[in-house]
Amino acid sequence: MGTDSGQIDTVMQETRLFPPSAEFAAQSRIGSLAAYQKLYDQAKSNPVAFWEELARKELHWFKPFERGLVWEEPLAQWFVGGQTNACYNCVDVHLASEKRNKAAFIWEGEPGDTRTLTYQQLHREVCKFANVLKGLGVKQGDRVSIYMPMVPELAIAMLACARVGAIHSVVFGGFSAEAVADRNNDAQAILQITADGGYRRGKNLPLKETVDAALAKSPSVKNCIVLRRTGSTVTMQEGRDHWWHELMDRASADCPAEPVDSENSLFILYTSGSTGKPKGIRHTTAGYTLFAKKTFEWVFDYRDDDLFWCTADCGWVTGHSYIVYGPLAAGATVLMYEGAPNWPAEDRFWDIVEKYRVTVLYTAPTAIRAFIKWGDHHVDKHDLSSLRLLGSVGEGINPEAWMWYHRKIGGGRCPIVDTWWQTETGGIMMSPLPGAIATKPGSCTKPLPGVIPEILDDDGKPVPANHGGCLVMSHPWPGMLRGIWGDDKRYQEQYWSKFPHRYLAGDNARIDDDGYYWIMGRIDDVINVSGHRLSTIEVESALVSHPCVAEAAAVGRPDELKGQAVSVFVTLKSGTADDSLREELRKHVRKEIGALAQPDDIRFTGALPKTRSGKIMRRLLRDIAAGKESVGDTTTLEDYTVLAKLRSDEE
Ligand code: 7RM
Repeated sequence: MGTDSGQIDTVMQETRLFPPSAEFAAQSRIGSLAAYQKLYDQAKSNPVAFWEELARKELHWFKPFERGLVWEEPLAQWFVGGQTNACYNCVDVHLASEKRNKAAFIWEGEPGDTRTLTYQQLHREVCKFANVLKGLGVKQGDRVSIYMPMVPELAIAMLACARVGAIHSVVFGGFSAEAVADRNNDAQAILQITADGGYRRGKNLPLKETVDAALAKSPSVKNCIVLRRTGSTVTMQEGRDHWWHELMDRASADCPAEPVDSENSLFILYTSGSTGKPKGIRHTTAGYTLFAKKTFEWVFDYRDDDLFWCTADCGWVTGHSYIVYGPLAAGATVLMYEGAPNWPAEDRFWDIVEKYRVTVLYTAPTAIRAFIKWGDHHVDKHDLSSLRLLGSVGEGINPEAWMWYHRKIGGGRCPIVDTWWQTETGGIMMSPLPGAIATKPGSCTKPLPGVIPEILDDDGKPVPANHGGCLVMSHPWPGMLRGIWGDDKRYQEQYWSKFPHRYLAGDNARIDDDGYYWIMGRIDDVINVSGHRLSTIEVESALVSHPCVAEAAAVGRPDELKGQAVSVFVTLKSGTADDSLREELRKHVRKEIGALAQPDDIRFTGALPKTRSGKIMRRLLRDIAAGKESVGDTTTLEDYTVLAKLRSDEE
């Protein structure tokens, strides 16, 4: 306890336990705790041998690798000496089997248009587009910037880059021209791929217009390919801009995948740092592809007849690993949806689940909380009986939101996999294996085989059970980042300097008496009240368990007496935003988790500031609570008006 140890106090009491049904366990890949434990122990005793064996079996090699791991801290190289290709492993490998005619993508546009691409059809499109890239002079190692709506061509563009050995950098369609230009310049991208527009809540996102402004400030970009999606009028710059369909019309469908070294860069994905300078996380070919494939199969207990729907955008790592590389490497059928969950109405997701008979749904707590707020009647209109498994990613899921997801969406029959991971980890690190591990609402349960976490205090000592500390990884894993693009120093400092020989995830966590992991939030977000260090998620979960509360964000604000006071921002699903509700919420938190965590200030708000992947930006709220202007990066904010609104509430 206390400030100097770096430990975090836990106040949460969550004891509900949900074992997998006998029926689910009997049909799953890893169907018992003993089977998980055996695999986990085997991997832990020799992680490199474990991953080597999987790599040989699970990937196609043009040239076999010689060494599993070369570890020159902090740079890992996996499967050294081997040559493979991520696109080949996602597409070509299926052409020789009955999967050739299986749907790789079933896509629905926001206006309701649909398309299906079999693995064979996907192969043809990817080959043609790879030839288009070559025709514009794109070579192995070149950076290609992708700024597109969620259409199949986005995945085709990513895979075509991988096919020729080029490095893609996908930027959220919706980021500003400034953000696109910053990323283009940092990566020194030579090609931009975009569309005339995209659909979002019935409106046209003017992607090409944004790109035009971005390219005016991205001198390294020589060419721009424009997909026709909305048919809206755009200006095409002679010599620089090319229509996707015109280039494709002329392209040959013959384009063998380029064998590349295991450690050839596959992609860069930018995450926001708090300093404002975008941070390009670099991933490479063999290790990432293997990790995405195996974690997909394990966590989603993949079956050939599944229809897997990950609702993420490809501009987030979740879209890279669980819309494109993981499921395709496994030969799965992926549902891809272009638009918003509340268009034309708040039941759009449930309409899609019913229409296509989705079996596995992977979404984010921010969406789940929105569904709760919108009301059960949207769900009740639809038959969701096809679902067999549910997943969550992006933030901690508040136990009450977990229970709703379980009951209302899962009909009480679907296990929930709460998956903890990061852009940096490449794939899921901790999650229940749904046929093996009993779940607890709010816990990501246990590490996957080959993943070796620890929780340390500030002195680098493992903390005892039920004490929070810093989550670290004690051994390299194939999906780990290979650094920050162009900034080795920042990579070393940020991830490898706090504890010797340990990867610092930047999150706080605790392990309970059953060995279950509970993520407690970002280290930077800890609230320090009179020497007691509180987890944001625990305070927020206590608030969300009140029937009137839809969402909550807790931050610390400076306080003369206590060091910090607990300041919370709350959105309501019912009730009146007044002092009597404030008092009631205070009492509620006190009853749930104790007087220490009781909020000092409660602000009611219509919306919280979030990133495009739905994470609450507590950093910005901290400034507002302290009455300061925000200084940090706001380029990843989803909706600028939310911040302006919160500020004006202050005045
Ligand atoms: C996949 C992704 C990473 C950060 C991570 C956490 C938070 C993600 C969970 C979670 C609690 C989870 N990549 N986070 N998943 N916290 N439970 N299941 O989100 O790079 O965008 O973010 O997100 O703080 O460090 S990310």
